[in-house]
Amino acid sequence: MTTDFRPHHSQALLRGAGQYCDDIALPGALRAIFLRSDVAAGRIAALDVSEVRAMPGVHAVHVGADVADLGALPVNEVLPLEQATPFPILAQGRVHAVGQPVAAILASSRAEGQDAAEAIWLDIAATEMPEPRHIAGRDWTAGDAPAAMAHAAHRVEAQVHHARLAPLSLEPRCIAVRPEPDGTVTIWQTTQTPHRTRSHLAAILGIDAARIRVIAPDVGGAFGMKASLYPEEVYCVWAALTLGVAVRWSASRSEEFLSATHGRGLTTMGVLGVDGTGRFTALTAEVTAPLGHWLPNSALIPAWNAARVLPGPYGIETVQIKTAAVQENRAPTGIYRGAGRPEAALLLERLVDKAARGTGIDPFEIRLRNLPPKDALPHMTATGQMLDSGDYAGALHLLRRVSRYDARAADMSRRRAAGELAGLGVALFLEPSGEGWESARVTWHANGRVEVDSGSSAQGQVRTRSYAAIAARVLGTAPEDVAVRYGDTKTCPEGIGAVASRSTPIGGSAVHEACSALRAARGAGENLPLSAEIRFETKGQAWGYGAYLVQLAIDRDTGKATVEAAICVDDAGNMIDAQAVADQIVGGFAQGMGEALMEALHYDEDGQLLTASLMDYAVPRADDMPTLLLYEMQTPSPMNPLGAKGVGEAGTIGAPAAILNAAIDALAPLGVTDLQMPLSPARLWQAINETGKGRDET
Ligand code: SMO
Repeated sequence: MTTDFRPHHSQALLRGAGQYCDDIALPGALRAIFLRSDVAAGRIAALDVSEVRAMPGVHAVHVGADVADLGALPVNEVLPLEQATPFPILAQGRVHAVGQPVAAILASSRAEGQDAAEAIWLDIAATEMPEPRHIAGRDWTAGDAPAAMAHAAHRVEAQVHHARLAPLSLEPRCIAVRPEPDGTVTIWQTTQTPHRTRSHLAAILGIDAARIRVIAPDVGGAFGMKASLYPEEVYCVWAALTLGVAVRWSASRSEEFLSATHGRGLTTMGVLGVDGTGRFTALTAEVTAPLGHWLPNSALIPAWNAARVLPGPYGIETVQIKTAAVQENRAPTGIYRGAGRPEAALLLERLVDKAARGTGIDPFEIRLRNLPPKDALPHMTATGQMLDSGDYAGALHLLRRVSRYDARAADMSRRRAAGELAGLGVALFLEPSGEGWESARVTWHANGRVEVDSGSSAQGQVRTRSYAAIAARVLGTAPEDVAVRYGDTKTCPEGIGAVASRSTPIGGSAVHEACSALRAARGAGENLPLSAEIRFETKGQAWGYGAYLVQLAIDRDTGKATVEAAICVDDAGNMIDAQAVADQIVGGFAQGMGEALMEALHYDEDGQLLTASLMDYAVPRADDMPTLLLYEMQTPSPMNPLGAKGVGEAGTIGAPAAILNAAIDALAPLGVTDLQMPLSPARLWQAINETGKGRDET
C-alpha cells in the first residue's frame, strides 16, 4: 500500500527508487489494451470482435455500445460552452480523431492484448474532415478600446502562434483498479488531483463517491496533463466494477502523443495603442484556442487564463479582449504548465517590444513608464484581476543591474558590427497562483513527532520537504520529526490537488493554519497529543511575477539559435524552500525554452499526427540549457498567512517571451520584425535568407 509516510524522498525519486503506479503489485490484474482509430473523421462500417474473444489470454472485449450509458465528464466552464460536448469512453459509431479508443481488450498480458487488438476486424469509412467548430467564447471589455485606439499616437500589432505541445511527463498515464470484497474500489492513478478523480468517477459511473478510494502514488511528472480524467481510465474502473476483477492500464509513449492532452496550440493577435510619451492607452486582442474531439475538465482554462492575464502588470485601463475556443478532430487539449499565462506574456511582451522599437524608447524604460508604483498595489486590472502585491519596477531595475544590461547591449553592438547575429530580449510576466481552498490535518504527538495529512498532492515536487518546513517552523520542531502524507482520498482530508502553482500559497497555508491552531491550543494549556483539521480559503490569488533577460545568438549559416545567457528575477513572495523555488524556475525555464526553440506537434490535413514519437518531436536536453543566473525578490502576498506566491510555472511563462524577443532583436538588423515559434534552425535560416541581407555580400 502507498499510505506509508513518504519521508523526504526527492533523492529517492532521482535514483529511481520511487513507487509509481506501474510499480503497484496487483496479482491477477487484467491488462487493458485499446484499439484506436487510425482515421480522424469516419463512420465505423464494421467492427467484429467475436473471434478475438476466444484468443489466448483474452478475458473480455468491449465496444462503444457496452459503455454507451455512462455519464458525461464535467467541464470547468470558465468560458460558457454553447453546446454539450461528447465524452465517448469508446467510439459510438463514428470516430472524431486519430487515437480515439474504439474497442478495449482485457487480457492476461500486454502482449496477448496487443495480439488481440491487431486481430479485431475494424473498418472505418473515412468521411470528410469537418471544419473547426466554435463552441465557446467570452469577451472582456473595459472602456472604449476602439476610440482609444483611434486616438493613439502609435499602434503596434502582433500575432503569436503556439504549436500544440506534448506535455511529455517521464511517466506516462497509468491506472490500477482493484474491486474490494465490500463493494468499494481502490484505484491507484498517476494524477495531480485524486479527489477530482473520485468525484468525477462517481458522477460518470453513477456510484457513491464513498465507494471510491483514489491513491496517487509517486507521480512522475504531469504538467497539467494529469489533472483531468481520461476515457481510458474511466473504462478501467467501469470494467473492474462490472466484471469484479482487477484491471490496469499503462499507456505507451505513442499513446501519450496520440491521446493524452496536448498543451498550447493557441493563436493570439493583439494591437497596443501607445501615446506620444510611450504610455500604453489601449489593448485589443483575440485569443483563439483549439479544443480536441472531447473536452477534459480543464480544456477551457488556457483561453480563459490567456485573456484575463493579458493586460499584465502595466495598468492598461482600456481593453477589448475576445476569446474563442474551436473544436477540431484532433487529440484533446488542456492545461499545460502555465496554461494560458505564457500565451498572455508572449503576446503582451511582443507588443511591448514593438512599442519600444516603434517609439525608439529603450525596452526597460518603456516598461517602467507603464508600471504602477509598488504602493499602488493591490491593483484591479482591466480584466478584473486583483494584483495583490509586488514591485514590478523594482524587478526591472534589479534585472537591468544584475544583467549588466548596458554593457551587454554594447557587446551586442560590437558583435553585430563584426557580422554576428546576436540579441537581447526582455520579458516581464505574471503568474497567478490559484484560487479557492485547500485542506490539512495535523497531529502533534506526545513524543514530539508530527503528522501532516494534506488535501493537496504532488507530481514530483518536494512537497514533503516544503510542508515539513512549514509545520516545523510553526511548532518549533525539527523538520525531520514531521511526516507528510498526501494523495489518498481515504486517509487525507478532501482537497484540490497539485495544479496552478497553488500548492505552497494555498496548500501550504492550510498546513500553516492547522499547525497554528495546535500551537494556540498548547499555549492554552492543552496536552499532547493534539489534532486539528482545517480548510483554508485564500483571500484571493497571490500573483507571482518575474523579469527575465535572455541573450541569444543565431548561427548565420545553419540558423541554429543558442541561448547564451539567461538572467531571471523572480518574486515568489516569502519563500518557504529556496532550493525548491530555484529548481522550479530552472525546470520551468527548460520547458519554456523547449516551446520557444524546438517543440511542436504537427498534424497533416487528414488529421494524422506526424510527430507521434520522440524520433519526431524535439525536446531540450541538458546541453541545450544555459547557466541560469537567478535573483529573487520577496514581496509577501497579503492573501495568505505564509505571504507565499506560486513559482511552479514561472520559467515556462517568462522564458519563451524573452527568447522570442531576443531572437527578433538578433535578426532586427536584417529587417526581421516577426518570428513564430518554434525558432527551429530551418525557420531561422529561412528568415535570415528571405530578407536577402543574410547572405554573404562580399
Ligand atoms: S498546468 Mo497546472 O498542472 O495547473
